[in-house]
Amino acid sequence: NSKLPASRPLTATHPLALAPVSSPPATVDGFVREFLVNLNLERGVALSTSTATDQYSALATTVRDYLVARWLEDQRRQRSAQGKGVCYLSAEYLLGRQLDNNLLASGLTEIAAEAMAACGIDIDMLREQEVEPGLGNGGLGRLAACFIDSLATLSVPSIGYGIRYEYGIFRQTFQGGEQVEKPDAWLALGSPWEFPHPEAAQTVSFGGHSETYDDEGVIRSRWVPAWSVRAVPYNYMVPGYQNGRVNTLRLWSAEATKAFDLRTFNSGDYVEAVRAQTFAENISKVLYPEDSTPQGKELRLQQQYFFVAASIADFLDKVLPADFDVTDLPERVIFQLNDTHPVIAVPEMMRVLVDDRKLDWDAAWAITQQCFAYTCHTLLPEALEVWSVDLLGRLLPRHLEIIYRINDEFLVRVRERFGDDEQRLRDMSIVSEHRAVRMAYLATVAGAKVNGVAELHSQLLREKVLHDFDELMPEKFTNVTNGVTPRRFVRLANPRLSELITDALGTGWLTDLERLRELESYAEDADFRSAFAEVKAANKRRLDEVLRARDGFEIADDHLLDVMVKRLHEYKRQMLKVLHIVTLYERVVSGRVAASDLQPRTFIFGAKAAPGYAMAKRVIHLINAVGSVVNNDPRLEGRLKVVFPPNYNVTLAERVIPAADLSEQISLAGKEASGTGNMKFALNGALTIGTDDGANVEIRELVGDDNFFLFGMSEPEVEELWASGYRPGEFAQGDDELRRALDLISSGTFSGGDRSTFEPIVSNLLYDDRFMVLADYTSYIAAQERVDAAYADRDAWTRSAILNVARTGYFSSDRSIRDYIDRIWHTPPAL
Ligand code: NBG
Repeated sequence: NSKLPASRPLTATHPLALAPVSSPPATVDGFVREFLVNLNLERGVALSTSTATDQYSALATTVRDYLVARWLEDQRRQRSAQGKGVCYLSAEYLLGRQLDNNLLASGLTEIAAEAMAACGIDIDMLREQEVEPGLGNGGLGRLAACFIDSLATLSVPSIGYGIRYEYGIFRQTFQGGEQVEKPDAWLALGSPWEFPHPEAAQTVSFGGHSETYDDEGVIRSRWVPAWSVRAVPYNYMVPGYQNGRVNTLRLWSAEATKAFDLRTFNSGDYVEAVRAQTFAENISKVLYPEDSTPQGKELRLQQQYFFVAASIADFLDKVLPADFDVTDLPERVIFQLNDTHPVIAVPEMMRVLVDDRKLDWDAAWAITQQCFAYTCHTLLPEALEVWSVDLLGRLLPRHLEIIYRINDEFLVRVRERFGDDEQRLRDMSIVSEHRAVRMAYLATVAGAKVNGVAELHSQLLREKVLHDFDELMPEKFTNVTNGVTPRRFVRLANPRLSELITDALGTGWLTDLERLRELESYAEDADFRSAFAEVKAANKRRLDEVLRARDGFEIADDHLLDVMVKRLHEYKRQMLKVLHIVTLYERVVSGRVAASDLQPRTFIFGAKAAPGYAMAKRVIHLINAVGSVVNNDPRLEGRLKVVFPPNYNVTLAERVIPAADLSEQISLAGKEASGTGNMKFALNGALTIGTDDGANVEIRELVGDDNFFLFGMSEPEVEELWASGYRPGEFAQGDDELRRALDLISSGTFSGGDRSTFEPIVSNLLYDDRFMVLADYTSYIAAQERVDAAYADRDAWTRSAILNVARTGYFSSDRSIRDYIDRIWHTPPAL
């Protein structure tokens, strides 16, 4: 009986309070009604006077309305089940647009389209209104977004915790071919997807000092902080794919505390009070645009501590029941640390358990060690985060003490095991000789498990980056190969391919991606191949439309589409791609090759460079410069085109990837931890040209050598060449075409005759070349010739493309999450 009681107030146990709103009827009529109500009541406008922004917002709110009842039900279910859940701690979530994903998850796509049509609105136009939340840099943040999608789809009770940056990853523009960054004001028109909860704010403190005191005969430590900020949670729904589940993503926003304001206001200094507020709000103001390189800045550490302290407090105080006994914590939660950014959570947990909850140290440490697990996402030693003792001592003095004690006890263990091996003790110490706290070491010591993100990466972690730790505690190390969500990157990004697959296999493959295997036999079916080729062609035409409207670029139908999209980083070797293009250009302009003998190709680049990374920015400039020469030289007869749309993001990825023929995954072996773009391309039927690096290794094993263009040195070969004293100049001397390509760049051909513009790039390659571009050039060019030859037999190419799709179902993030459950989390199957 859910009738409102006449005389008694609605108590928490009344059916209406327990099972709240029900969804509006899932019909076109019901949807229209809800949409109009939202337009009127939420936006305060009539349909006739509404703008596109009003309509988009009302549409989003309507979709939200359908999901809310399930969301509340899920929260109730999780509260009452009291099972073990996952808290995913990540400083980045590169979400991409939400509307289509939430329509798909809730099964409302068709109903919404019809409802909008009934209102005389083009839903595609509304889709374009959404500004994507770019709260991440690249692969690491996008992985977190794929993982929360899979967690919800697999019904794993989980909360994603992170930061609600007011400004996400910068908007990239080009001026004269050079990158110019603009702020990403993604919240300027508000976000209809978020639910702010100021009443559930947490206080997060900083600074001050640590002291001991006598607590009824027990000497305890406590932190006396100097200042604090309010962390306000914003909740986002994370719907599972058509399973009625909705998880929560909780992002924290920083605000000034009342106390802070009051004190300054009372002193009569209005300006100072406002300054204090700005100071507090700065903490969640902007995403650091660094990718695979740490920042080492005080504000960055403030961000990290801000969100993990708020998250731990939220979980302990709000998610768990009030009478919860913290000694049972390992039965209720595992905090997964997405890289080192949230690792300060470890000493924070110890502080809460020891200082606040008054557990003894050993008991607290035993709990902490079971409640955390760490994922490492890099192999570059310079990318491992460290914080100076000075900074930590100033910002988080009690945490520094705790880290020292963890380290002391750890070094005792090391000594027990290896004896007085001073070198080893220095190497393994969490606090280095240079008074820097190595966050990866802290995470490894504290975590129940440590995982890399692809087989090769996990192996190299154990052999190199964390070798000593592997010797001491080999049982901690495991691998979970990355994955991507097929809902966004196949179903939404490539509706035509999805339809073709469903026609062949029926439904169900989207949540059981290994079923793509069944496509193998279709690769031998000529009709299927031509339908598949038609899908690719249609995706190219769609990309052509998008790029024309967006940036004025055109994509010709008969061109091989050769794509390299990822952050600009020297180790990823965009320069190798540039040298390939320059080589093809040089062959034609020197008259050695007739333009008519070239396989027509369009090279697409998408890449942001960290604003402070000078070499990366120079490479962006060079790509644009080469593009403007190549695209306008009549001698090439339009057979080579370079297309570099600015501001590559998730939305553009969803258009580019399904159109690609060739996927460039050309990092130096041993440097790319995994890569996830590589998986998205293969799943969309692009063939990979790649090195034996990261997850490329597993992709190649699965698709087979005949359907993958392998080139370059293997990781052991890289090591060997490096150890023998790598001299890049010798490789330039040994290959005429390489020398000519480098000469063309340094002679000013792409810089209006100015030799100085790109000279630093060329001399860096000739005299340093840390990522061995020159050593792999010859092999890369040869592999590209194999690509051309293979593409000449279009039908055979299509067959390979189909086999790529059929054999890469393994790379669903659903499989990754199952691996996390089996190997690390051990969470029970959800209700
Ligand atoms: C990146 C790696 C990629 C990997 C993603 C996701 C960082 C620190 N690491 O190779 O460079 O695919 O993480 O695991 O951004």
